[in-house]
Amino acid sequence: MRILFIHPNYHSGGAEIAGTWPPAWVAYLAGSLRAAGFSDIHFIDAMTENVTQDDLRQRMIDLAPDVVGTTAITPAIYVADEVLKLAAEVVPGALRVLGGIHATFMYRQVLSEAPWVDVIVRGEGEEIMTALMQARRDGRWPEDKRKIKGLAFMDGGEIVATPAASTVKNLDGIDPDWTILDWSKYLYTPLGVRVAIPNMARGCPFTCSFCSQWKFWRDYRVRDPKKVADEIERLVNDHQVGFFILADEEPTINRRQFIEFCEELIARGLPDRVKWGINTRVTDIMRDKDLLPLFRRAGLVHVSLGTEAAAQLKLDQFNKETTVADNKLAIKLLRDADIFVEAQFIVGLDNETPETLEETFQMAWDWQPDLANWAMYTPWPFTPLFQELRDQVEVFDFSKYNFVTPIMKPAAMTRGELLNGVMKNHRRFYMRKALFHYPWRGTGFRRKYLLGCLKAFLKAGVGRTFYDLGKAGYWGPQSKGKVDFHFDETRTIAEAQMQDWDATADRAARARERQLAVRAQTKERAAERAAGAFQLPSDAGPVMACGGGKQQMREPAE
Ligand code: B12
Ligand code: SF4
Repeated sequence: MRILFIHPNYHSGGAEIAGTWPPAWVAYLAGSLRAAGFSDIHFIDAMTENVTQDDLRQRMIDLAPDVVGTTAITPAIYVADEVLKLAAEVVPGALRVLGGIHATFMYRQVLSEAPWVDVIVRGEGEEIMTALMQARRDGRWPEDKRKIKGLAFMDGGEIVATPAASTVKNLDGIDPDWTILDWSKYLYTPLGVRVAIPNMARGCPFTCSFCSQWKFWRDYRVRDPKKVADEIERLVNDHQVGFFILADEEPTINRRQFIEFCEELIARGLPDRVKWGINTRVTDIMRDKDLLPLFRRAGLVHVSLGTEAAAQLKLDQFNKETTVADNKLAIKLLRDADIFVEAQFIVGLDNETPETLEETFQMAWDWQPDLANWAMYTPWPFTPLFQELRDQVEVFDFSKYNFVTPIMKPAAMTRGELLNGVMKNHRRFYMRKALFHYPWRGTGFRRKYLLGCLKAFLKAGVGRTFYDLGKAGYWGPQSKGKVDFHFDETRTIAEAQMQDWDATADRAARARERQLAVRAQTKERAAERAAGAFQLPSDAGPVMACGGGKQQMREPAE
């Protein structure tokens, strides 16, 4: 049975400007499928190769797959839908599978809009996809489709979701197949070396209101650090990878395992051959301040911090559990340890003004991270903050949900002004850094790396791919009144999706009502007891506190 995976050709000039990036999902799925005996697996990276629909058509015809699988983060959903639409046309016998975060939560929307999608895999793909492929191979598909957990599909005009599958409990059982990628294509611009995105930990124990990741991975799990080091060693030896970022949301929360990972890399002499970066939290950096030199020795050179907001009010709204002072300190600690630090700000909520944008710039300049990034708040429709702001969301063209397009319009600014403010912050920050810091501060690796980052920015600036400026027609402050984000206004939330949200909101409201009623009743009873209205039956023994034990409640006064 031939399986063809395709990474859809979606671009939005944000994070991708730093290089050409390998899609990790395909290696993780291919590894699990191979272990289950599937050997005829192919991959087309339409994003990196910039493959047109016509080329894709021909390649699908040539490969004649039995299964076509693609992925979608929210902004890539329409391009992914198109990939499967093309498959329906040119290889109609192939089973069309969609996975990834967007369809996991928005399967009702996706199946309403793209009925040619045969089946959606919800959540982590390794085990669910294997079960699905086994059913297809053994001739149990579609008969068994309701028996496989973690799927969604249309059945007789009805959208069906089978019960959620468990997360992958034994992460060490996963052995990604990195040979599926053509490594010559994946380069990290700042260092000019091959780049990989392995995954050490899944999940995040925090619940930031704007983020969807903790909901996707659910429980926090870490792989055996030795096995991850084995994988890095293979990536370096077999594929000449010189830089990697951990795909993890929160790799450092389990300190013991992160230390073990660093020690393992050092023991194998890998830091001389491969450098790496992570995303993590400010609070972890403060907790681990004495360990930062060890992390640096292990090759960790780049940390991206979710500092998110300059104002404490916003940090609280985001449920970030950090303070502005923490952010500043964490940046200093990282710089002192000679680790490049990137501060991430989220801007563009309803209460954004030119003054608050300016504040974030002043804050960034005061904190002095090596890199700073102002991302547009993007209301992922499956996050708590979206449900809170739902009435204010006007744009449902998901292709623009990409951190670089202002989806929300602040009350006091136009979208063009917001984009202009964000560009002004980037311009000022990087101009000053380019003129006064990067070329003069530090020597050797530090200088090379920062100038490499600058090169990536300049390349994207000149090509006008940075922040999709070319597409929006932004040419500087004078054009802020004329920019056009080309939102597709015909895009709306599908009826089935809306009904589901309303039902969930109803359930949540009813649960809240019940909770309040129980609380009120408990209070009432306590008041009655305190007033002596509560009488024990004459034959009752001593009142036992919940669970018994020695610390008993006092009996109410007669
Ligand atoms: C590495 C990365 C990148 C790389 C992309 C590398 C690549 N080619 O894939 C770069 C730097 C280029 C990048 C860019 C962007 N990214 Co990015 N990125 C990540 C990051 C950190 C890791 C992704 C990863 O590899 N995860 C590990 C793999 C194993 O997980 P996975 O992809 O989810 O796959 C699993 C399941 O989803 C499922 N699955 C996935 N696909 C499929 C397909 C099938 C058929 C099946 C069965 C299952 C399945 O099975 C997999 C294994 O369990 C994530 C955050 C995160 N930790 O996930 C953000 C993240 C995915 N990025 C995000 C965004 C928004 C972007 C940008 C739009 C931002 C920007 N403008 O720059 C661009 C879009 C680029 C593009 N064209 O796609 C968001 C998406 C949010 C959302 N709700 O959609 C995330 C979640 C970050 C966040 N904090 O919100 N990104
Ligand atoms: S923003 Fe980061 S810390 Fe917050 S929930 Fe998402 S992954 Fe976790």
